[in-house]
Amino acid sequence: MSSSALPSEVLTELRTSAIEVLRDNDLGGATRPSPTLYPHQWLWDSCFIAIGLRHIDPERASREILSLLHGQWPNGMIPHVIFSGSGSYHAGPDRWRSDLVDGGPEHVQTTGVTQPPMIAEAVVRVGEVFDPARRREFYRAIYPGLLRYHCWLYRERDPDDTGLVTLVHSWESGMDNTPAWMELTRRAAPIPLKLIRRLNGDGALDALRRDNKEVPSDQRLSATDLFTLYHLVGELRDARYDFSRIRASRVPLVQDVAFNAILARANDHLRDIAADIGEQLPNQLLRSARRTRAALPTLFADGMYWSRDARSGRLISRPTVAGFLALYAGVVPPDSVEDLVSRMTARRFWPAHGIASTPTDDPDFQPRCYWQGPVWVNMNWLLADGLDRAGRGDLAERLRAGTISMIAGSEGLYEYYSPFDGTGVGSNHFSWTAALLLDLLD
Ligand code: 9WN
Repeated sequence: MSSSALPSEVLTELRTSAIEVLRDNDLGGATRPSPTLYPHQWLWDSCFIAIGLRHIDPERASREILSLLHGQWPNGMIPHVIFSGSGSYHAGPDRWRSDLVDGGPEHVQTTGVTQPPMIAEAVVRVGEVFDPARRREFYRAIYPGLLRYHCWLYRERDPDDTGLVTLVHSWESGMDNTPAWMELTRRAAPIPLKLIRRLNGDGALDALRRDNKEVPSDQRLSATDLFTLYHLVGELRDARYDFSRIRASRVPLVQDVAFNAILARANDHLRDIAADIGEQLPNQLLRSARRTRAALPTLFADGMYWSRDARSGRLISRPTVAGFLALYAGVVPPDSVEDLVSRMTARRFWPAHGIASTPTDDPDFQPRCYWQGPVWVNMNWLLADGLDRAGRGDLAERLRAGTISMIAGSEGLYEYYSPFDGTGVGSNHFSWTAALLLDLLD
């Protein structure tokens, strides 16, 4: 349990409301991220959710992860959303039409892109609370699908063997409107959207969007950014979500630093899972995993880790929380840890309540707007985990305790929080905030 200074009644109350949120958002075998905005199943959300659920119901936690395989495509991709709920979502099945893709998923509708590969981490965390026999049974059930997914990531998204997989949409990064991605994405907007942005700002488009009915527009990405993301889904759909065709389109391609950092850690976990059940990862995957570890340092320049524009080969030097996930990957050389940590703990990134998604002095910074500034609980969780392994357990503990008091101070389990005053913003009753809170409290 994290050494939070809060009274035990407050901690008990927090725990109770976290359990309630997870229960209310349970769709059966999978959990929706929130009751209103996100009524289906998301890939990395389900992983964080399982990490929390293991403390209250390990069997349900294992089902949460296994249910991700229901959406797996025959080629091995695990999609970023499996449309399994009944509510309406602004980028629902009609935008993606996975049912029209040859080689699409067989019994469900899904999106045509993926999300950060947090599955292996979640599998190991759930495995920790099972006895050895049950753990191995669970590992055997998940392993073939998980292995096919990791192989797909490299085969499809790193055909040139660079060691870094390439993302084709900011929704794959999980950090939808982070300035690093939007810099490239805005350039890919069609002319009419560029004109609207220049002439009217967002006013004209705001009335047409559906994602701002529960959450005010100024806490979500701008309307022109959102419509640009929709436009790019159209291009991906036309390319039948096939990377060789996507490459020939104008869609931004990014070697995303956070995604690849998570993949590096996931490969290690996958190797351990395999060893536990007497399997061995295929040599080709072992080679790719080594390449990823070797390639992550090539994203380092001027004291930070950055994503790379895979088309131009240039690093996208917009500082965001993503770069610090090199700590989670465990690729920061020991003599560079303190320098990176001092950048992360500087006021511009850590003004009060954890690590801001975008630093406070960035021209795009907005304290209440989505990935343009707010603190996200999953980022604090990942960074605390990386800090532990980098020998900064003291700071990890401070980050965890700060996260608990930030949530406690906001009277709700929100999607994200203002880095200045900890006000909860975005969707309330948010599942991964509830789940990771349970993990922090345990
Ligand atoms: C698009 C579900 C998801 C998270 C993402 C977060 C947000 C979706 C949206 O919600 O993205 O995938 O519609 O805004 O950015 O990280 O997985 O919680």
